[in-house]
Amino acid sequence: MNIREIADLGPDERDALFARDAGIEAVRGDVRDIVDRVHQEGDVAVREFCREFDDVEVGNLDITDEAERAYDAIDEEVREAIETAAANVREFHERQLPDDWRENFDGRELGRRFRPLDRVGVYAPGGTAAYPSSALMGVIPAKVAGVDHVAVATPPADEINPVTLAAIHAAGADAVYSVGGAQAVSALAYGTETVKAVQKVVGPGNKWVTAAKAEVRGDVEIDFLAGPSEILVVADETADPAFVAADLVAQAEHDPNSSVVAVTDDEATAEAVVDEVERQAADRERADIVEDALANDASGVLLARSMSEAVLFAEEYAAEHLTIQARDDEELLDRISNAGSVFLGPYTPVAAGDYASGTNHVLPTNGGAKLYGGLSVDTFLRSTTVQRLDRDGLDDLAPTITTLAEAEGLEAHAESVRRRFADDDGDADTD
Ligand code: HSO
Ligand code: ZN
Repeated sequence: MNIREIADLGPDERDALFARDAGIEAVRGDVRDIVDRVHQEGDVAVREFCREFDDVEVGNLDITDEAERAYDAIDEEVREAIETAAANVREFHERQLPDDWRENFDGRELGRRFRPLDRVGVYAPGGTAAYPSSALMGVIPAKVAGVDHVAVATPPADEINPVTLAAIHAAGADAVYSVGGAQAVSALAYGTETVKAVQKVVGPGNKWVTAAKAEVRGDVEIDFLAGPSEILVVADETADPAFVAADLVAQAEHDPNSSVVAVTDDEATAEAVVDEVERQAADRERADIVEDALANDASGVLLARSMSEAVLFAEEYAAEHLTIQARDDEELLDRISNAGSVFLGPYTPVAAGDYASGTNHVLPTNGGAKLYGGLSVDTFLRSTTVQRLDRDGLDDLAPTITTLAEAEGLEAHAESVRRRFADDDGDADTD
């Protein structure tokens, strides 16, 4: 990792630092074929793709019972960790549930009510990238929102990761299917003989899964297209370089394409972070992946001329995870709108949010935080507005409605208001 000054970054270097897309373009064509075949042929195509891509001859595609058995059989310490994490995630998401409301605005009673989607699908990655924690993050908010049917798809294997299965069960999934990749997304979106079609597909996955989500978007809802993990640490001279480095190395172990960036106004801190990253990276089990992610053009340590410049950079970068390790962290946070999830202070590693503090770890990458937030209860709700006007309320509003309706040339709209007062003014046609 090298140290670069923000002020000296050339346009190409800047672009490389900001280029964090999900890398789906190269597979779009192949994915379209897979999605179409599953759409048209259902289970037959699903089984064929499981054979082709996962090298597995799947028996039952529906493995809901297997998930329950995995939960019962799992090591007790792991089961307890799953339950503790699940309880915290549930508690945080329950706090997000909006209340229905009605209010009277001078004779206009207006309100909003929230109802869950009926059926959603959650993708839980498998293989070496199996993340039981992601199953919790997808299923729990949906169940808290009140979704009746939450289905999970996870790739088949000779032995599916039992911790993933146990987490899917603990989270409260209603159906679990043994199918991965683009074929899973298509099966969830369009349904097959075995898989019930859902209204929305959520959850992280590799580029095949992500490209398939892009493909089915429009026919069903999706959450968003998430790319490899990323972290930006904003640090001043009070930050502990070993903590900063540990958080960078942690997210770097996800994927060779992960982006890990630190920005500080203090040269000594920048140098100490680089030293620490190098020292810590070499000791990690997944050192190869970490080294690749650190060598990535989208990773690095940046020197800002002031904390204001550091914060401006953070705002433009719109990181999936933003960590602030600085004296005035709350004041710096006040100046940030663009971030998926923010971690404040020395005892708040990103890993806390990845697993167990309760916040969701399915978050916008690649600057998506400028436009939307991560998974939440809202992801699984839709809203309806409700109104009741009393006679006076409509009377007060009548000139506004009729004037605008006539301006739009929609005379029948105006008439639908006048008709209510036909007996009063005698003008309206009362035939
Ligand atoms: N940091 C990842 C989530 C994760 N970390 C899962 C560990 N397991 C993306 O937010
Ligand atoms: Zn992580």
